[in-house]
Amino acid sequence: MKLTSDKIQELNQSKLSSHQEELNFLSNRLSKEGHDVESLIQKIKDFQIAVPSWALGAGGTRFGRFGIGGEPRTLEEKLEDIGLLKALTQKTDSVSLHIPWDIPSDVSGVKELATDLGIGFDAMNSNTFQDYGQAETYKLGSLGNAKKSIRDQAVAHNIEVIEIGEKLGSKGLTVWLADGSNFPGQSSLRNSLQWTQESLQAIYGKMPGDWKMLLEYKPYEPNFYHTIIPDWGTSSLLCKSVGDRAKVLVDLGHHLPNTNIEQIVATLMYQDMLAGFHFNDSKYGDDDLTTGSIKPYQLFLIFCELVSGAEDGAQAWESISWMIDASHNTKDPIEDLMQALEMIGVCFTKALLVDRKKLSACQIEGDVVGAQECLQAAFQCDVRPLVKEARIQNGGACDPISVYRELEIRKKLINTRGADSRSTGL
Ligand SMILES: [Mn+2]
Repeated sequence: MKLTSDKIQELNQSKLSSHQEELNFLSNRLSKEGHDVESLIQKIKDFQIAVPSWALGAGGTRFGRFGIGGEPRTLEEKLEDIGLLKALTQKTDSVSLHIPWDIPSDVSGVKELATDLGIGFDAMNSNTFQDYGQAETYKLGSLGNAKKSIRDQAVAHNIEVIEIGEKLGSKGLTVWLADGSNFPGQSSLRNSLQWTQESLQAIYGKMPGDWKMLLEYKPYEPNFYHTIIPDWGTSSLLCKSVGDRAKVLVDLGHHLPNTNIEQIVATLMYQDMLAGFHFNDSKYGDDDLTTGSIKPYQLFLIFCELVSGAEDGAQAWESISWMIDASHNTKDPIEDLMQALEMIGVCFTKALLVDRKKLSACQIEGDVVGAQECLQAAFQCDVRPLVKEARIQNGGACDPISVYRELEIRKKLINTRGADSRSTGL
């Protein structure tokens, strides 16, 4: 199904006057503090986040999976769902595809549909963490496997992903490796790293000149003794050995508890080595929870580093890719993605409000209390009217979730696709 802009505007009407009151109140306050409100709104409007094709169906755990009904059955239906998200939130304008889950059977048809919905193709994702009928098994690893024939197969798969992405107009390849070992002695720690490096070099060599490689890291899971790329340092080291267009991808859930992720972001930007972001949230590990649902202050601090790193010229904002990477076990995925997009917009906006001049002066003076006051002044400000205004100006809904519910969109999707329809993915 497709949502027209007219329908959204019609549903916005009854909510506009109270929104305007709240916006005026906040705008007056921010203007008095020296902020350029129009420029803030423009920055929020411009900030768009990609949605991965695997986030639109119900995810599962190793214990089970509970369908939500009306899940997209095909790549085309996944694009339609992202079209709905875009129409409602105006905060996402691209999809990140996964191969082999999303191999397009009709490339020009898929491109046409995406263009019609205003959706572009973000980085492509390869998959060497599970078997799907290929000749050799990835049970004991892929790009870093001790067997050359398996490494070759994994390299060939990544090259195939690049070829599919080229046809669609993507400009990046995301590589996440499940490679590692579960037991001491199972694999050679040094050799597996070297094989991974050689495999990545072979893949990079086949990437078009205007593509980038986004190399993800993860400290554990599915392997629990060692993972070949456990942290940003190892990812960075491999990227440097591969080429200039290979950079580190930070997935918020891929850190041990209490890791200072904002420091990692600052360090990577310092070296112009940040490829992009995978947004989610977690309490314990890679929990795939809704972005900002557990640690909104951490998300704000991360955005403070991103905003200051870009404003100071450490790394260009435009060179960084943004994507939500979450899986949905309990919530309707479309509603969950709307909540995530809202929180990303809110924390980004709060980071834009930080008085960086004052903060810098506090840092030089050693005024620790003053520095914290600077951050809290921005973090405690309720910026939702600004985020809402940016959405309305872009043609989105005043309140996306209430429109989604009012129009009974999930019910309509179930009527069309069935209660048992199942989306490809995790
Ligand atoms: Mn990820």
